[in-house]
Amino acid sequence: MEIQLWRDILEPYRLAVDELVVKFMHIKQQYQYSHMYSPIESVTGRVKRISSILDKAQRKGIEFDEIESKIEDIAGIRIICQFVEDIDTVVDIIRKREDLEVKREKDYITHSKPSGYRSYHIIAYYTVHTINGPKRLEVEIQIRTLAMNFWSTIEHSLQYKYKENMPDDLRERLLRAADAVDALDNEMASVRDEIMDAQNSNKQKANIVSDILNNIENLYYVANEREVTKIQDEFFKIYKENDMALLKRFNKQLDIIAENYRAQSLQ
Ligand code: 0O2
Repeated sequence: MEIQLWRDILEPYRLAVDELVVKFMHIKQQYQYSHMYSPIESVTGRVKRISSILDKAQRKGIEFDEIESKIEDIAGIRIICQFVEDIDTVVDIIRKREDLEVKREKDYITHSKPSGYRSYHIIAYYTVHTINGPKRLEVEIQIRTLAMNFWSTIEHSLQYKYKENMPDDLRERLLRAADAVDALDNEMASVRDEIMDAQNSNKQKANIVSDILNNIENLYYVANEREVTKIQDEFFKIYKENDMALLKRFNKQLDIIAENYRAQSLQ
């Protein structure tokens, strides 16, 4: 067997993880810039630790020189969604990407694991470009809800603590907790539209308030101070009323005032 140069072996996987985290974060940002709800809540990535790679190889009877071809999750990306429905959207996005070629999919949501684990996994090929040229490698993308992630993070640390010897009653309690997570996700799915409406209107309000404050600040430099103070007082009064329609109308009027000042300063 050749000597395993772990740093050399793992470096391209680190590059793949870094690139993919950036790419998925940009998808989230694109939704946000377009004032659309993002199916992606957060993205993390990791390169499997050498000790975990060796443990897995031993557990699965994989020879050292077969590690790269037989361990599919050396590079791991985790995408967290708010709702179960968002997982399908993210899976579709991944299937359509030209920089990822899906090797296989594992649906542990329709068929949860005996432990109670639920998540959607995609193993995909991804090419990185290193100083030694291109390298096509495998990445595992785990897609799950916030609730599923909470459960699996806790369960993973308990698995780590007990290895193969988790007490039966703890295993039982984790299974019950997994059922509760499932029920929570279903309950959240049934109020998804309402939650999304609330989130959208919060975002819309934040954007309008920031527009208004920007305009007030700009006017401060060009308009009469008394007039700007009056506008600011009026804004605080409307803000307290918590009425979106009023806030929108005020924003429009302020846009016109600000526009007039810009026009005047050109004369
Ligand atoms: P770690 O420490 O997260 O890296 P297979 O497809 O069954 O031949 P594999 O690779 O074990 O082989 O696939 P599987 O079962 O889809 O597991 C891949 C990863 O999913 C695991 O990696 C875990 O991260 C996660 N996972 C799978 N089952 C469970 C579970 O019961 N509980 C938790 N918390 N996570 C799970 P590793 O290498 O096992 O672990």
